[in-house]
Amino acid sequence: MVASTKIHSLIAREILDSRGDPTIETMVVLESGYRGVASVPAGTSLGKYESVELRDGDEKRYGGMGVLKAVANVEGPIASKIRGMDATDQGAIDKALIDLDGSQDKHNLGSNSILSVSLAVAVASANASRVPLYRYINQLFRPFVETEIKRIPTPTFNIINGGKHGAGNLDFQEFHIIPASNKAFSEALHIGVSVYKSVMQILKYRNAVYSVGYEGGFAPNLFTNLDALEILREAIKASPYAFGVDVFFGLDLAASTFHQERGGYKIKDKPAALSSTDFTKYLVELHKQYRLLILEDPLDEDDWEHWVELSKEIGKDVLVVGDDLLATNPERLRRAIKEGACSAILAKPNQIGSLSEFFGVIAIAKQADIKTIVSHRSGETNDSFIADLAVGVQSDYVKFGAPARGERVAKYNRLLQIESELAASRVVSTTS
Ligand code: 2PG
Ligand code: MG
Repeated sequence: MVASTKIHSLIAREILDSRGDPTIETMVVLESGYRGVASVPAGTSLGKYESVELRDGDEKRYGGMGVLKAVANVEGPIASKIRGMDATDQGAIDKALIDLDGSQDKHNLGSNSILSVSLAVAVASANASRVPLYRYINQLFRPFVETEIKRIPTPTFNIINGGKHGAGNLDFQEFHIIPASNKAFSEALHIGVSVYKSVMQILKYRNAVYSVGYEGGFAPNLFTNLDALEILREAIKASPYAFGVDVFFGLDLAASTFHQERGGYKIKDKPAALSSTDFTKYLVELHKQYRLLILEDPLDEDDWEHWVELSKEIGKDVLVVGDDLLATNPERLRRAIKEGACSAILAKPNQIGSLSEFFGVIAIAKQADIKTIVSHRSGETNDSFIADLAVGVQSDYVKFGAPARGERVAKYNRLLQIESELAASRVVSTTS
């Protein structure tokens, strides 16, 4: 007899994320007894165009960050709506959740409530069908774009944390190193760790602070933005890997965070704020100097004109990545494709708020040959769903933070498991 995949009940709770802020965890129980648990992450440098997470706003509890209302929404109206529905019908469930909320940005029920249910439904259904989660996700994604699981996406490691994630002295939010895409994932992870450790040694040697920021990268106290890049360069030199062959640089400027309301970009490397045009020129020079592979959110989320300008200038050899610009939103992505504003999307499930909508966005990107990077948030839990998600949709890259701290390595360790499963299934399929 086939086990029933009908939804029996939903249990939600308030848990903590890696920053010590509350977030929501939901368990979906099927009539057969199979269950799935998922929790949602949260961002610190939130984009203006993201869907809205519901916070209690009660200053006396967790500074207003509690999610008890979101929990009540899951166990109340959402449970009433989807109880009895078939968990294998992800599309119908996500549509029911979106309709129940009824707003464009999910502010009624909260994107956190909706996403936790959407993801937990997929996990429960994968468990019931006894298929590894990444394969189940791949089955769900295939009607959007026919995609075969071939590889583990290339990781991009956040080694130095600045902006809102760091010690408050660096304007740029993330300084990355990216192993060459032809490396096996386990080798890429080893490269990431080697450079990470080498950066730690350099910081110690310089008597700099080597404590870490939100995403596990170092948050040093001494430097201008370019000093941080110099440290990375030195660390790669001290490693057995060659810059430009084995390892590349990437940056997430999160430029909306230092773009000033009256216009202009103010960074500590320059005495005065730079106009959009001058800042674009500065970025072109920065690329010449450091040969970036990835440049994320180089400009403000509303500065479309200069995104287009910058992409024209350097878009052929740098992945100009839209995060806050696109907010994993299909309309904004379509506009970016039409205008040529960027060449890659940073895709975060909680920016859009349901699994099916996430698939839709990835599909638009793939069809337009826009590179895809599946990303974590600065506030994470140990949930490794996004590792399976990235493999299932075969994104080009994953951005899961430094190769350190539990909530970051949970994702990398899951990718290691998947890598060995894929290798084992290849051996089986070639010998049988
Ligand atoms: C980003 C993300 C993740 P946050 O800007 O890319 O690194 O940060 O989750 O704080 O928005
Ligand atoms: Mg970003």
